[in-house]
Parts: sequence; C-alpha cells; structure tokens
Amino acid sequence: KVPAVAIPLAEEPSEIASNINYHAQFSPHFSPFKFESEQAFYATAESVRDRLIKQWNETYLHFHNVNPKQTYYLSMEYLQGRALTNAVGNLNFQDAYADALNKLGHKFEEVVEQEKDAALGNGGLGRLASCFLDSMATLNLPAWGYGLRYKYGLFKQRITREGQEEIAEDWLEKFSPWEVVRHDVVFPVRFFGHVEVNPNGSRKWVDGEIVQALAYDVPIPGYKTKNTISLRLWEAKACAEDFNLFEFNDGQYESAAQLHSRAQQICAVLYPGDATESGKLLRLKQQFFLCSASLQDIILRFKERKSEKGSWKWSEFPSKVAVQLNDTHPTLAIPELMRLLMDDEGLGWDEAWDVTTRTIAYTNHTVLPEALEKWSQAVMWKILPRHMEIIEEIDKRFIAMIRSSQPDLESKLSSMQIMDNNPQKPVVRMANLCVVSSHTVNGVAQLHSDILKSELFADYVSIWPTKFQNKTNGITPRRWLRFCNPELSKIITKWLKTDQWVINLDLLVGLRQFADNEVLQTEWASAKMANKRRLARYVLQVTGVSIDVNSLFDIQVKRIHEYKRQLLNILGAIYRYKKLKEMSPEERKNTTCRTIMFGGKAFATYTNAKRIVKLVNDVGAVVNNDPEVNSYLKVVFIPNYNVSVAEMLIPGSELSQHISTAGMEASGTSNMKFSLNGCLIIGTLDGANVEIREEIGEENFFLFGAKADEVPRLRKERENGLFKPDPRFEEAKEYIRSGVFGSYDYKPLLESLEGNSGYGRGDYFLVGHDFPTYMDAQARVDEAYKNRKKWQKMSILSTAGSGKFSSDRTIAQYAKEIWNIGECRIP
Ligand code: 26R
Repeated sequence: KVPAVAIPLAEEPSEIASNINYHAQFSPHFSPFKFESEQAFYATAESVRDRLIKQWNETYLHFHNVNPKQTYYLSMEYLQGRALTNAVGNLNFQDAYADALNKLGHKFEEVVEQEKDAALGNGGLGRLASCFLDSMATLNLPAWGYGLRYKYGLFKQRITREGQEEIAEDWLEKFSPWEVVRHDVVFPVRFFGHVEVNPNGSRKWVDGEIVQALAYDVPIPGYKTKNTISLRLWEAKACAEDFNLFEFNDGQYESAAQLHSRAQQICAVLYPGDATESGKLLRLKQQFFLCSASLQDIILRFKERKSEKGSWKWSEFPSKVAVQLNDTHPTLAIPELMRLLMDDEGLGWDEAWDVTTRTIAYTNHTVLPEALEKWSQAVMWKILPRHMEIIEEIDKRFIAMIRSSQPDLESKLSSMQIMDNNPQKPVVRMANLCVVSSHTVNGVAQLHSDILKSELFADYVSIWPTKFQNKTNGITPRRWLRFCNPELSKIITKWLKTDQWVINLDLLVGLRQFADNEVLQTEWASAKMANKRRLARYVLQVTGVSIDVNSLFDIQVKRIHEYKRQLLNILGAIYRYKKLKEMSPEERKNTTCRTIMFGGKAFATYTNAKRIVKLVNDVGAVVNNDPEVNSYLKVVFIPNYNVSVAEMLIPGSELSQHISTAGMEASGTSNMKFSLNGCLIIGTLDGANVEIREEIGEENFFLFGAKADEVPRLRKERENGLFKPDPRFEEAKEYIRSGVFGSYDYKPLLESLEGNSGYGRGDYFLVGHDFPTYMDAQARVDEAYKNRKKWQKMSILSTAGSGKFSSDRTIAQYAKEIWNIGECRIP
C-alpha cells in the first residue's frame, strides 16, 4: 500500500507562483535563469501534475479497496490534444494559476500555447475515446483507458505548391509532463514461435520473440471531482539481454542491436502505411501488443483484488471486468483472453468462452468496406499461431451452432463465418469475430445502428436479436464549450443562472425561452464576434490571407475523404465564384459575403484525397487574389488541422458543413461541437446529423441531399445512364477544366464523378446527384444570414438543443446498458 504522506499543496496564487518557480529550478529541463513561455509551460504543468498525482493515487487506492466492476476501454487511438487548460479547469484553479503566472510575468493564454498536442489518433474514433475518458472521470466511474505510446503521432501537415506534405510529429521531442512511467509494470508479449502440445493434451505457445510492454500512465482528471483515472499507454522495449554484446564488440553494431530496433518499431508510429507486407505485419503486431499487455494487466489486477478478499472463481471475472473494443482494432483481445484463461490458467474451453463472451463488447465505427479489417490468414499463422488455432475453433463451433439451431441460415454461412477461406486470399474477418464473441455490439448513432442491423450484421440479428444496441456518440462539454469558448460560457451561465450545465448539459434547453430576447441576442453576437476576430488573426498568421470578420464564416474541417465530400463543397465554392465574376458590381452588393474555410488531413497514400487538398488550395489562390470579387468571397485552407486548432476554430464559426453521402458517416462528432457552440449546420440526413436536427428543430438546420435508403437506387440509375446532371454542376466542373485554377492535372478527380471506366467511379458518392439541392440549401443560408436577428435566434436554439450530445449521456448509457458498472467516487 502507498503510504499516504500529507504534503500540503499550494492554494493561493502567491504559493502557486512559488511552486511553479520551484519546478523551474529543481525539476530543470533547460539551462538555468531562462524563464520564457516554454519554461513557464513545463514548470506550470509540473505544478499542476503534483496536484493531479495526489488525487490520482487516491482514486486508484479507492477503486482497489472497493473493488467494483471496472471498465477497460481498449483503443488503438486517443486524440488527447493539449492537457493544461483542461486540467487546471477541471481542478477549478483557473484564476489562481492565471494570477500566479501573472506574478511571474507570464500570461496563461500564452503559456498554454506552448504545449504540443498529443495526437495519438487519426480523427473521430480517437477523439471519441478521449471524450469518453473525460466523461468516465467526471461521472466517477471505475474505468480506465488502454492504448499505445506512439513515438510519432499523426503527421504534421504542411501545404506547399504540390499540395499536402507530411512531416513526422515528434510530440515527445522534449518530453511530456503528463506521463508517469511505471517501471514496475512490465509484461512480456510474444510474437511468432509455435504451439507445443503437452502429453495431457494442453497446448502452449512457445519460442518466437518476446518484447516487453512498459506502462506509461497519463492522469485523466474529472471535472470538479477528485476522481482522476488513468490512460495507460504501453511502450515496447527489448531487454538488456537482447543486446548482443559479443556482436557489438566484434564491430557488428547494427546486428547487435537488432532486437532492440525491432522492439522500437512497434510503437514508432501511429498506423503506419499498410500498403506493403511488412507494414501490415507491423500494424498487426501493434494491435496484439496492446491487447496482450492490457489483458495481462487486467487479469493481474483482478487476481490481486480478489485474493485480498479470500477465495474466488474465474466465473466471477465478468462481474469485475468489462472490456470495450473501440472498433475491431483490438479484436485480438478475444483470442488472447481465451489463450490466457486456457493455457495459463487451466480453464476448459467452455468455461473460458463463457468468461470471454461475458466480458467483451464491441463498438463498430464504420460501414465503409475498405475500413473493415481483414487479416491475411498466412500472416496471422506466422505471428500468432496459437491465436489462429483458437479463432478456427471459435469459427468451427459457431458454424456447428448455426447448423444445429438455425439450419435456414446455411446459405448465409459463408459470409457470416469468421474465416474467409477463399483460396485466392484467405483472410480472417475481424468484425465477424467481434460479433460472434461479444455480448453486445453497438453502433454510434441511431441511423448507423439501424444500418448495422439491417445490412452489415443483418444475418446475425435473428440469432442474437438482443445483442445489438445504439449508443449515439457525444462530446465533452468541458473541452468543447466551457474551456474553448469562455465568452459564450459566461453568457450561458448568466442566463441560466447556474453553471451546472457543464455537468448536466440538458440544462441548455433553458436558453430556448430567451431565444427571442434582444439582450441575449446582442450578447450572443458579440461573443461570436470576439471568437471570429481571434480566428481571423489565426488565419492571417498561418495562411497570410486576411479575411473579413463581417463575412459569413463557413467551415468544413474533418479528415479529407471522398465520402465526406469536400469536393461537393469546393465545387459549390467554384460555382459561387463564377457567378460573382458574372455579376455587375451592383448585383454583387446584394450577395452574402462568405469566407469558406477548409481543414483536414489526407491519409498519406490516399491520392484522390490529396488532390482535393490541392484543388482547394489552388481555388483559394485564385479567388483570394481576384480584386474584382475577393471582398465577397474567400476560400481558405487552414493547414494542420488538429484538436487545438479545432478548439479555436469551432467557437468562431457560423456555418459548418457535414455533407457526407447519406449512410456513410457513422456518426460524426464535430457536428455536435459546432452546434453546441451555436454554429448552424448545412448537412445531409447522415449519422448523428439526423438526431441533431431532431433536437434543435428542422427549421434551424439546412438540410439537403439524398436519404440513405435512396442511395442504392440512385447509384443503380447512375450506372444505367439515367442520371441527368444539373447544368450548374456541369458548369462548375467545366470551369476547372478550362484552367482557371491552374494547370494541375485534375482529370482523375473530375473523372471520379463520371462514368465507370478509367478513373471513373460512376460518382459513387453522389456528388452530382446532391449538387442542386446543396446549392439550394446554400441559397437558403445566404438569405438567412441577411436577417441577423433571426440568425442569432437560430444560433441560440442550436446551443439550446445540443444537450443530448454530451459524452456524459453517452457514457452513462454504456455504463448502465453495456458495462453494468456504477459510480465509485472518492469520499
Ligand atoms: C483499420 C484501418 C483501415 C482504419 C479504419 C478506420 C483505421 C481507423 C479508422 C477510423 C474509423 C473507424 C473512424 O474514425 N470512424 C469514425 O468514428 C467516429 C466515432 O464513432 C464517427 O463519429 C465517424 O463517423 C467515423 O467515421
């Protein structure tokens, strides 16, 4: 047990200032006598960390003593962003730290800018995991996150004449003040090797290579509660014995350190490209590394807590442990738990299967076929031979179960089974393994969950009708309103006469009654203006483009993907530009001035996505430098979109675009962030847009486009040459072809919108079909913006209707309906 030493923590600004000073001097990371913003950041973070560590240890001890059922969230991605503002805010020490830094000659807002984003994730799925941790801590739930400590997170994006360039992002370059290495928490993880059969028939995985998993913990403080939970990130290490001193002394330096460098590769980068065979192998190794280390840790903790209380049985494991798989990436937790239970703990198949299936639940985050993981059976046999035996056995038993209990499903078996034994390319279907082995499967928005039940997993529904659930995503109101938008927060608290909305977001409905109030509308507009000015300064700084704060700030920020249809947006912008050019100066004066902003990263090997980035930048270069119209329209690409850019951008935006082809965006979560910050949405009936529109009212949502159930028919019609393009659509494409935006070869991009040959994909994402209704919706936006009072009202109603989208609500539902865990608050 940890001896609880009572060390008093600084409370007053002057004490805090001397504590920061103390860290600057006695936890030095820089030369002495230098105390600029950067030094101030590290010293401040360390001072905050002292505070966190105290309640963090108390939380661990409390969970340990109470021994409640605990959830473990397994995710290959966490998009944490910065931690300082959030930590200080959750501790309710904003003013004290701001004062303390003032005394030291620094500004809090400048100091927080020194922190690098922790970007251990790609996009929505990773950011969701981080919002979930925040809610778990705030709701005082016994829950932890597990992930990997990638050395290089998501790449840094630079925009050049060529388009997007990727640069490694060394977030640990100096160090992270938030992580604590646990030198006593180390587990061996095996790869390769073979299966040994013992005389008694039991099996054991032996030989191969062993890598050590070392734990780094990051504290996750809850809001205004002492509960502080852990995000445990594993790092891969070789042991000293793996270093071949003999070879080294013989001058063979590289081969002497071979095992060390192989171990280091595992956590070197987030999702390395898997176009090559070795890239695939590495990603599979990463996934297994996370699963094996986490489960060994979970099992050890279960045993420790149980044995302190006397005798126990393995059948009690699922009443103490819930494991949630964040998409299929940690699927290997299933065969690994089976293996640990059978081969190490001596359970029989049936008992191990019962424990495993009562422990594990799976969340699906996408229906895109290319994102459904399928691993080559050959690769898996090589790296994880024992797990492949187990997966085969699960598959065999699943097939036998179907044949005996649901013979009518026989014809569906080949697509339902886990192993795809197609001799050309035998693979393991990870999603099928998850569905078969989890007690609960959930989608992330109502529409998405419905699609899972009616399409992707339809055949399983008749076997397990109650296995499938919906858990509509959410976002943390702390980071995404309270801390990123203090101006608006102050107004909300004033009108609601309470700040309880920060932990009970449903209270925002209380704003509805004031939506017509002119005083509120004026205050609301001035907060928006302050945020727009801040955003405009940022845009000028990073792009050199000066934008008009009185223009409509129209934003689309998200990963660049054809299904998200940034192409629809830019084609709309191009058409708008062309019309502006054709207008007389008098006519132009009647138009709504717009600043259309884009941001987002394209996956390094996704060529069409990179072409879209290039097109947006080329259009911007022409439009922004066209003196005839550039006071009416600007097109800006904001480079290197990430969590902290989002925190500045979202509060300053007025219209945001969530315009994916219906049925393709599982949920979307930035849509929730924008509407929470009073930004109106132009969007399709896709993902969580459907529910947002329901909550805020259809009159406050600019809807357009095909519905999900119409999409298959529209694609067919298109294929059969029955599609008649709108002339405006043809005009916009022709404008690009004519060379107005430069001579770059846009043919592949434009052809993706046409027929079915060459680059032609028959406009799979229905940009052409939705273009006219999109333009009509944009015209409604232009009109609405002319009536500022009405716009402010719609904006207030957006915020007022966003209560449902708190991740506190989402997590409370997971806790109750999937995990069966309850609050465990430190007294
Ligand atoms: C395996 C590999 C190809 C891979 C595929 C997909 C790696 C990562 C992904 C990320 C996907 C699963 C993702 O981020 N999905 C997003 O999840 C969000 C949170 O639920 C949703 O809001 C969003 O709609 C969805 O695209």
